[in-house]
Amino acid sequence: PVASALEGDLVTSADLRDSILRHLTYDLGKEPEMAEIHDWRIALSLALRERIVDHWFASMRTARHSGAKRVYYLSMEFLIGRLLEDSMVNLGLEEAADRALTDLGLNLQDILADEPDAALGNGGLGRLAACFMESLATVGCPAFGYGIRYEHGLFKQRFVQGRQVEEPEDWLQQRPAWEFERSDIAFKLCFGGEVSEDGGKAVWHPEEAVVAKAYDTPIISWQGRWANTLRLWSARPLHGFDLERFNRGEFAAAAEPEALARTISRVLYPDDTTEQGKELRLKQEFFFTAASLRDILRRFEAEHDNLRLLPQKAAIQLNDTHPAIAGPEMVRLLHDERGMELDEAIVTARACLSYTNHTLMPEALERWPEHLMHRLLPRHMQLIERIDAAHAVKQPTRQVSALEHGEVKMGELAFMMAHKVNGVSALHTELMKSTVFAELHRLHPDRIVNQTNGVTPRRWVLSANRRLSALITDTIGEGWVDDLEQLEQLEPYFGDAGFLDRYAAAKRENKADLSNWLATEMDLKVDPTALFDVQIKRIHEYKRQHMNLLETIALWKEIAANPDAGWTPRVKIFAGKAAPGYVFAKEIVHLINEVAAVINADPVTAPYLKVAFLPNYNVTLAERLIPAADLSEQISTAGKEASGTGNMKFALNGALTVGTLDGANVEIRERVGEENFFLFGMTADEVIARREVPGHAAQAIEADARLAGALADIGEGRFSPDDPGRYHGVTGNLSHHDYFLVCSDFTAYWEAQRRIDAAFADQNAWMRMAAINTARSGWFSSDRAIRGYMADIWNAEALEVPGPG
Ligand code: 26V
Repeated sequence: PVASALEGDLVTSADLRDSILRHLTYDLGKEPEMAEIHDWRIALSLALRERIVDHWFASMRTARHSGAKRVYYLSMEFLIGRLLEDSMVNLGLEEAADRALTDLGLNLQDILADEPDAALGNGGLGRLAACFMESLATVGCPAFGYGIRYEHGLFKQRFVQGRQVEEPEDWLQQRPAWEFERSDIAFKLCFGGEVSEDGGKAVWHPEEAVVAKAYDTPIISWQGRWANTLRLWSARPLHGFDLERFNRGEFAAAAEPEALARTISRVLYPDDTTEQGKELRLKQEFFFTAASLRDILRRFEAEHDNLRLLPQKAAIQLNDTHPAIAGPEMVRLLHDERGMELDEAIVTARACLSYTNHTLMPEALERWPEHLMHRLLPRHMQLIERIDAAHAVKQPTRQVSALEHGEVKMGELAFMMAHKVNGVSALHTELMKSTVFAELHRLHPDRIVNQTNGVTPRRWVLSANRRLSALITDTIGEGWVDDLEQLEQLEPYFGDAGFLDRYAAAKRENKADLSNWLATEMDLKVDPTALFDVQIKRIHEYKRQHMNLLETIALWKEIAANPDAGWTPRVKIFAGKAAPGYVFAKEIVHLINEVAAVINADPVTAPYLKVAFLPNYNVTLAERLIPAADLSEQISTAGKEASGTGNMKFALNGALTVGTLDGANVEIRERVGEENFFLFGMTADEVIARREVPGHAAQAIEADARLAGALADIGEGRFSPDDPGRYHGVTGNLSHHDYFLVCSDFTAYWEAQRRIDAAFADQNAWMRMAAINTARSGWFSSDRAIRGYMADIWNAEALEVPGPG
């Protein structure tokens, strides 16, 4: 059997080599001698995509014939990263690809490294959508993801003299390898104009129209058992090029309609901090939501003739409020366009729709000016008023409305039009009930449910951390990859000679790889045995990178004052982008870079402390950093981080968490055990109380000389001698206002870090704690999360592609 399996592999790799050459020659039109790395990469991708297609068709066919409910995941963002390794691993073709490329004189790793990241998202929300797409396929849930095919994804970040500079991202520069362009799947979408009445019927006379054109990317499951579709919409003009104007010599004007229409899908909004009510953003939201609903209804109507069945056949998940216009648009499609009674249309739409909330931060909650909504979507504005009024009837006293101060509150609208509303961690869901949605929750006590986030183990453990994966599979077999709670079976092996040694060796080698990478890419020398302390996420005040930095400065001063006190060597690693318009976040970026430069140049502290701020954080960089981390920084002000998903990736990869009782940290700590988690800081309730204490920041600074010293150094310009006052905005905010309670939590944070120093000094005990984190974090798989949505929200069943014979 061994010989024949090997023979099979050889056939596979020879087949694959032939199909790579075929795609290179006949699709890319390149001779092998002339081909560059990206040509080979695209040829390999096409060769793999080809092998996905049959699974994909079989899945679609199975879904059609079964009559099963389909799930539609509407998301403004899909932060996918690279797809080549994922597809290859899920198809089980890694060895074959490796051998095929070696035959061709190429190196698989070089080719993987050539793929640009698809960065069609900002952060947590978009990455969750990408993990969910992979898990929907892996659990066999028939599903479509719907979003926007942005021409430019999230900006690229560079540092120029320590400051963040944004550059446009251009992932479509090279031929996209995974998508299928669907010229036949296109919908006309309208904006503006007015509404007239015709015999009691509303008639919308729009003044503007664009076309949404579909691009499909197949998403293959683990082991190729199922495949779903990610369908992204691209905006095109209804009438393309104006030949008459061109012939009159007005060349630029002739191309104008085209450029204008395409603007809608041109660029991802890079600010996930504050809602600015920009017209183009509202157009983007309506554009992809309306196109998706039309596609959903078209598919339904091809298979069924009774609209009342719709809720049994379609579950539509709104990823945050960005697609919340789906409520009124669905009512419009059912009532205005198909003649269903208004009340029934509302009930039917609600039975299909559900809404996930991802933040309680007031400034990030979407609100649209009524006049803007009225100008762009006049019929929808009327329907929003009707929906709001219909909801008001249910209230004894009119307390909740989606309309307030001349604005439409999209959270309220989404809530009213959803049969289920979910939070993304246990704590966050409870806070939804007690704060932002308290009144709506009282009126609809069964509507809010929790679905704690998860991450896909295929990308975040199997592919990202080969050494750990090999150890796990050697120990308990391969079943963990799609049944992650099997990781619990590792724990009995902790006593065996060798297991923890191998676990430690994997971590050591991952750290050595990262150290080499830091040396070549960043010109930074670090001790590969030091504690790798990692905070990687968007730069936000509530995530408190500046608290980490203050602790770094205080630590540096203390080491400098007493270098021989037996310090645990540390490498502080930061990475993350600031929203281009978020001034405070950009100052933090600048400050981290300036502090890093000063500390890294200090020969006295060099053996014990280095600081690295890696530019252009993205999915691929996360895959490199997480497996090499010892410590995961999850230090948000309690009550502010809805869930976090990075926290889960770190725990699975054997980093210990230093964290507050916020978001999913709470559940991670419950599962890994409090003795394997470094907890510090105020609880969400204590945070609320602390804000009421007059002068809380000044008090905290007064009480902690280390904090006072670090703030004074920043304020006096120790890190910005060319402009000593540069950070007065930062220090002033922290000393007087400090809404996120950096000062009040600082002392507890410092103490936790010193407990961590001591714990790390005992490597055996540390590695045991790290391994416990891996063994007990299996619940945080996005497979579990998806099954939770299927059972509690979608009422959807998993399917299987019929096997051969
Ligand atoms: C808001 C806005 C406002 C308008 C402009 C564009 C934009 C884009 C995104 C957002 C919402 C960001 C919310 C978000 O990413 N929340 C994160 O969701 C993660 C997945 O549930 C969760 O783990 C993080 O804790 C949460 O911050």
